Amino acid sequence: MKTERFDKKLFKQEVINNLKTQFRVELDNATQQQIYQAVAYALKEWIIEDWMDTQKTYEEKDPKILYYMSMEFLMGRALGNNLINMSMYGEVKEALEELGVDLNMVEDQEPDPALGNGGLGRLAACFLDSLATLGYAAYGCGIRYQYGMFKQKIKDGYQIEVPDEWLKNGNPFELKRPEYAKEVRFGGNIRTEYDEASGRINFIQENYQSVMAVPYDYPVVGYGNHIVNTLRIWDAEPITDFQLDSFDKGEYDKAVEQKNLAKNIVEVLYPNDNHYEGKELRLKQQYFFVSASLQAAVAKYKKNHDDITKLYEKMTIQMNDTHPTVSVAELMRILMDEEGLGWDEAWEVTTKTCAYTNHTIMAEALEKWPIDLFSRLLPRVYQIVEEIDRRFVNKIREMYPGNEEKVRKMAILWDGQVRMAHMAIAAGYSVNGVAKLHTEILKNQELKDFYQMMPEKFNNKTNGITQRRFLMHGNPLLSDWVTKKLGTDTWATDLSLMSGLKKYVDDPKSQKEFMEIKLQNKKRLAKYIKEHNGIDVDPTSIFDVQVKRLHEYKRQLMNILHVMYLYNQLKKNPNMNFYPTTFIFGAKAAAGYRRAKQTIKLINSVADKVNNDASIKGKLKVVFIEDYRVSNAELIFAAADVSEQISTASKEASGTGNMKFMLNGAPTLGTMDGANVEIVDEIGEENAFIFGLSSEEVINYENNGGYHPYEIYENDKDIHEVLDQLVDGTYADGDHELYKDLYQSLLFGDTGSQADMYFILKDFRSYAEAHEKVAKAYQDTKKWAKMAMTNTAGCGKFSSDRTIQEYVDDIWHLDKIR
Ligand code: TH1
Repeated sequence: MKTERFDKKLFKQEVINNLKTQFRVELDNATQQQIYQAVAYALKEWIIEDWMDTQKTYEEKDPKILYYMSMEFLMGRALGNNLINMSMYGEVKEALEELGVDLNMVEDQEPDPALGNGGLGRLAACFLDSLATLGYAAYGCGIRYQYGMFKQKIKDGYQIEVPDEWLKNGNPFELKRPEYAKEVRFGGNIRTEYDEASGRINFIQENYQSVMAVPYDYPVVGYGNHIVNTLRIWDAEPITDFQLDSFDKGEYDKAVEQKNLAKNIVEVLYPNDNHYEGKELRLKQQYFFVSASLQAAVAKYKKNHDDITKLYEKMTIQMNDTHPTVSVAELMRILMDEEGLGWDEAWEVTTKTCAYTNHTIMAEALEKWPIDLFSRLLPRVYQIVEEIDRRFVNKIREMYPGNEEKVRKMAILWDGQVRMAHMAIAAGYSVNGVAKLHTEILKNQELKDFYQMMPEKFNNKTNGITQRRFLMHGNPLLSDWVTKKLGTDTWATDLSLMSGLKKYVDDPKSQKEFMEIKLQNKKRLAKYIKEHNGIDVDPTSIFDVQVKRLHEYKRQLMNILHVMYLYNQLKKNPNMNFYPTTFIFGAKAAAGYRRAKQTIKLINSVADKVNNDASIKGKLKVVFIEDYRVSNAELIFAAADVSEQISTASKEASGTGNMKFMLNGAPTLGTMDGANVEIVDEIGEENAFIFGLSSEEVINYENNGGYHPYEIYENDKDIHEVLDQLVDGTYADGDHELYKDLYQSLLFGDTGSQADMYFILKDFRSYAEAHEKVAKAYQDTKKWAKMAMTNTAGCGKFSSDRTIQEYVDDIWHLDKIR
């Protein structure tokens, strides 16, 4: 059934019928969850037709296929988004209304699929949306974690992690594909055997454990084009060739082990953002989905082609950070051991197939696997890594004779570790950063030696976001307004058209309309905050928002210290000129990240004190939104006045939240870091609030042993006061220890790390000044409206459609469908 033929009556019938056949209930006594499922299944019927047609078209046209390999896909809810992309949202809303059902309520029943930590996983999801919308054949390849990102509860101000049982009620959108199951092997030993017939050596893995990787497919619906691509995520099942009547104890133990392996491997997403934890299970996860995906990809290629040496003409692999870079060695293994290619042939194919994206320069995020662990778990793959390293080191020595320093810095195997980024760069045909500044830092600092050796591989692809989810779905009022102003809704697939709004930024009527929509969205968020936090916030106050993962380099601590400073000022001078402001935070901390968790506690303690102090007359409010995730993010972006993007310059590779705020008309209060730099390029510094050290300055300090925060503490009495409040019990019911570690980290550092590594005290004054400018600008209603509108009008570059088209043009060279 095609959307052109959307038939309201039929849709309603299907919902009613689904309730009957799936749950044996009638609409009147169906639960909300049952209604959601019935609606989702009805929609799936619509999707399936397009999905099958798309796959058939791909069969016929035989386009080059992208495999986007990622440990994370932070998809968010599917129902509303699919309705938007199928241009059925309004009609389905009406159909349901006629049944007395509210579509918003239905959407809220869907668990928010959270198979990702933050920006990296959400970027992958935006990319899939853009690939389908632009008509490129692509698979997302990942893991079907039983438990995605934990749910966050706040209890007494502390973060509590609750398992995310997202599959509890089943998932209407997924399709199990057992016919594509692949075996994945771990451990054991490699026996070599000379094969007389072929004259080759065979490598035979023995005494291994294995699991069956079973794929589940999710439809990825393109906007308005009937193209449906596939997100393929792998579940693990035990291999079942084990005989129940076997009395051999060894066999029995092995069967139990294999069952546990299958259960453990896909159990849970590691909740670390920008941080590597060298856990064996994580490496198992990586190899598991990489091996299964590549086996399936090669099998698919072989179905229609017989020359394996031309594989790269029909497929390309993008490795989302180093997490899937074992792809390089696994593809070599498949090509040599299973397809019979020699090393050189296999290397040529592999190095024309694999490409790598770097997303961070944070040292603690670099993946370096201990060789003993790696070689024990993946014995054959490790042999191949050794050979890749041997040849790569030879090449370094050839280019830089006598320069062993280069070998030390660039080798893949070094100091007992496998350096995954080095393997990705040695083998990849493209290495890209995710924003201009980030790519420059890669080329001139972090990956300088690699860039000097292979400059042709390096390129930039500035991140982007999908306007379908973050404007059309998240902000329907603004979305309709934009369409009205532009006289067309084609900005949905060409965000550069937003520049057509520039002619309205000085128009009083348009300004009023724009600010009225913002107010409505602020009321919607205020209602959400009241329901979830029990806090009353004033929708006419400035909504100053920082939502993102909690990490020291993102400096939520600086934000809350600044709130403490403002509160001190207000207490001393209750009549000071102060525009009412609501500081909104949302952030999950990795479960084992102590300092991040202390920061959450601090934010909540400050909130408690400030929100309940009648003497400041509600001028200052602090809200910590529990369980920040894709679904509530959509509400938050729409309602924000100010977008806090305050990472220490050089540390945030790109950021993508910054773009979502901009799209929704919230100016950036931020440092010259990541994509903020390019946002300012687009709209001019006068339409943002920029402060703080530059990345050069930061890098300079770092290369010269840091700076002296204690001097600032001694000379600035306001900062002194705020820091002392961390250890005098002000925000800790008299407890002097609770925030001691935060205090220490700022003034003294700990062993092996600099004091105030992230330059919070250094940037504090200029941050405070930037806030003063915000408050002043906001009170000039016209000026503010113009700034906000200029942000929305200037966001064209930041569509993931533009990003994907650049990847296609410069890296992947995919064929466009229709
Ligand atoms: C993020 C970056 O921090 C962010 O700046 C960027 O916009 C985003 O990726 C998309 O490019 C990263 N997330 C992770 C997560 C893990 C490891 C490294 C990074 S970098 C687990």
